[in-house]
Amino acid sequence: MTTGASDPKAKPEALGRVTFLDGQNELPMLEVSTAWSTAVIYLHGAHVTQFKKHDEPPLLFMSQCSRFTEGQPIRGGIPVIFPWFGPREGLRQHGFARVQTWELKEFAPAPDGSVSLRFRLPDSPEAAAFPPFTADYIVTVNQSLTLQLVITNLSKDAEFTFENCLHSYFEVGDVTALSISGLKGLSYLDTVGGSVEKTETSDALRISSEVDRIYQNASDTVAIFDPRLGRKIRVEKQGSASTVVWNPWIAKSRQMPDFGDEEYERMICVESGNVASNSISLPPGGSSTLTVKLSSETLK
Ligand code: TA6
Repeated sequence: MTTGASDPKAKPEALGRVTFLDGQNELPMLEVSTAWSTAVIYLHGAHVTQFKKHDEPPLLFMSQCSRFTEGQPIRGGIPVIFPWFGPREGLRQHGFARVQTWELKEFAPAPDGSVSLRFRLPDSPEAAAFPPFTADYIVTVNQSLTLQLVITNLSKDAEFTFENCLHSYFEVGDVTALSISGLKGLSYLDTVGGSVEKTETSDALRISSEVDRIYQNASDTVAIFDPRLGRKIRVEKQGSASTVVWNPWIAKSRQMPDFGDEEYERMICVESGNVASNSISLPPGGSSTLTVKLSSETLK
């Protein structure tokens, strides 16, 4: 089923469209098309698996080995990490939001050609371990991709402490040729070989081995220069004090059943959230919004 025209007076071809489809493994999927771009979103994890401007290669990396299975995370695209980041004793890694089937609450093709969709995380036994909350995720598709994760603490008396992260996987031409700027001078937790606190000294980060770093108090825009694909990707954000950079490199790639052995060569994760010492504590009735805008331009 396809739907688009909300403003009968608007020119049909300028309006965005949303198509409801059965995706891989028949998981419910939404295909969004605008005058500039297309995007694919699964209700499973409210997971954006594709964003592509008509005149550029896909922005997001998706593993050819990814699962599309109830209860399992999708490998690639933008996993929504909440309400905890990383391992947690006796619980699944990276929280439960990315393996839940979210509800599509509303979608609106706007007169300017953008399309916005709002998803809500349904209640679940895992959520019951936390104070009552709502988690809404708004995805806006146009020349760029904007994501907003809004968490509200519905409790009358309990504080709600959590971590969140939009774990974006970017498609790159050659991971060893790219450089990442916007992190210089920041302290980071280097989780490769233990969790050691270090300071970023390079003007632009280069990747030549496994990288798994949690940059703290990192609220600036990060740019990824990709000479092989001839483009620059910008990761702009608000309401986020952590930036995570990850590439599994060779050995870790071979350990991951849902990731190809050579796929590390053409992906880099630059993630935006609030993790570790930057976790969020919301007072009763409080609300927080994590906003991430992903855009790209061709290098001249
Ligand atoms: O964001 C980086 C990280 O925390 C790495 O430590 C690595 O484990 C990655 O996430 C992927 O985690 P996953 O649970 O999706 O395999």
